[in-house]
Amino acid sequence: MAARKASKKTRKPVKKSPVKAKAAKAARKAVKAARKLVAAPKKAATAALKAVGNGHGLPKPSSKPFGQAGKALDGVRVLDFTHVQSGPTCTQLLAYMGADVIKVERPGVGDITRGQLRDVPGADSLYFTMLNGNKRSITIDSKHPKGKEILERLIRHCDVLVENFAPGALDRMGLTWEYIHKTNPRMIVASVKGFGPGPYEDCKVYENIAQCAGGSASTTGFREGPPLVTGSQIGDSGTGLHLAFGIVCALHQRNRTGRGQKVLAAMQDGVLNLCRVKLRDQQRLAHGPLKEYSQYGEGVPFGKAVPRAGNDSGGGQPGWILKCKGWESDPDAYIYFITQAPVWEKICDLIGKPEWKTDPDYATPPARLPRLKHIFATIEQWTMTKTKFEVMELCNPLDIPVGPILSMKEIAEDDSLRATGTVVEVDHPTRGRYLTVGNPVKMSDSVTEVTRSPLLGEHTEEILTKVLGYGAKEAAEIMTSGATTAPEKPKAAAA
Ligand code: CAO
Repeated sequence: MAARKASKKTRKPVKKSPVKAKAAKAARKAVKAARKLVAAPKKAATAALKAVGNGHGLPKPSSKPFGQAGKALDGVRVLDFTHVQSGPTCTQLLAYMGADVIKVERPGVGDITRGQLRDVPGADSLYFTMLNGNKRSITIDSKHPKGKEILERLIRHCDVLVENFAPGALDRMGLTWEYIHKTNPRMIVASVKGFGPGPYEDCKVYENIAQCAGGSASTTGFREGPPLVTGSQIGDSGTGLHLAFGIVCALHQRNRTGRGQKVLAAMQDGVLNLCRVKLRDQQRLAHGPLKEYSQYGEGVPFGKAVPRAGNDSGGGQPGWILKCKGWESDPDAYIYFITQAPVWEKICDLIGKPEWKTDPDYATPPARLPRLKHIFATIEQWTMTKTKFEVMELCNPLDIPVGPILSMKEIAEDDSLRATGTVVEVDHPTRGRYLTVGNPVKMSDSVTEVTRSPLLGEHTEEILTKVLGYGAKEAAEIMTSGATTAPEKPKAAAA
């Protein structure tokens, strides 16, 4: 609440006040004077710089303890028109950073994910709750005349509009860039689309389509098998992350220009950005085989495009997934093992192959490349005698890079992830306690507190009166106008 009050104070000054202009002039003068003092005694120069912050127009450093000076995006208000996964991940990150995110949902229905993959009858699904924490929900029928008026007010009162509708849907609501920019020139309009401008720009896109079109699927899986999609939602959550970055940059640029801009993150582009190393390899192919791919060691010729590399390590340090004790019954009893060159001798000693340290067929990285299959099979004979955690315990002190294949069950129960706030348990009025992923980015002066996702329309009245300035009577009229509620079903249909 305090943050919201503060946001009002700092919101969009149309004209610079004379007091502010005077202060800015004084600050410029003081910076100039401070710069002159560079040659003067250090103490005097430091004091002068302290008086004007750091000399770059920033305020003086806060004297409040770290973590108690508000949040990074305090004062930023977001009109969140997102649904499903890609857009909501973006706005949830902004909310974690302190933005006031107002999720606009269709009356009676809401974000379609509220009802998808439901595990608790009648309650919002985990699909929805895990992507919409820290937000407020208002229901508005964007096609109702009063709904349009409320949206216009929201556009005037917000800094950013985020949407991931199918191409053209926002325009069909009458919310074109031209209209929004005219209504609030400071507004940033941020969109996720499947594709950028080009032959596919009008296509609807879901996660796996983006993984396929962005180059991930053709390079994932085993050479002998079909292309594979990954469990990581690089098309949806990955693009949401890209969009959040674009929004924060646009907010920063707005500090100088005073105007908003359009921000587009296409899912195909986001996926390609995340698998740029494969585009690197595509170009390397023109100059010879990719020697770190195990197919090289197996003598299988390369084709024209980057092949699927199974579990080969992406970089120049060969790695593979190896069985550990219990693999016969536990599908996750595996470890990723990297034969990093600087620790090769330690690996040889650990697995009982000290002779490989001096054997010319094994002693150097180039000599090992054609023998990787045999090397990993030998290391696996050793890892199979240990659990994945025992392998970790033995390798880590020797600086051998290894990582256990952790199941989602193990991650959900991991105390250290809970201690850092990466896995968080939240309470919910209709579904009870659930686990969610907290802010994966930790900041020393903007500490995230994860709160539950809102119920559909939970904050409609609050937003109408406290954010948009409607009086209590007018708000009550709006609530019965049909702009914020679902149309009543005809009796026969309802029965
Ligand atoms: N009031 C009234 N109407 C509303 C509304 C509201 N509050 N909110 C949404 N609508 C309407 C839209 O106006 C649109 O109507 P029209 O098509 O008649 O103009 C309609 O709801 C549905 O929008 P949509 O086409 O975006 O939804 P969809 O379920 O058919 O498609 C998706 C979903 C994800 C394929 C599509 O939105 C898309 O391609 N988005 C961009 C890419 C993306 O983000 N994909 C990630 C999806 S997560 O895997």
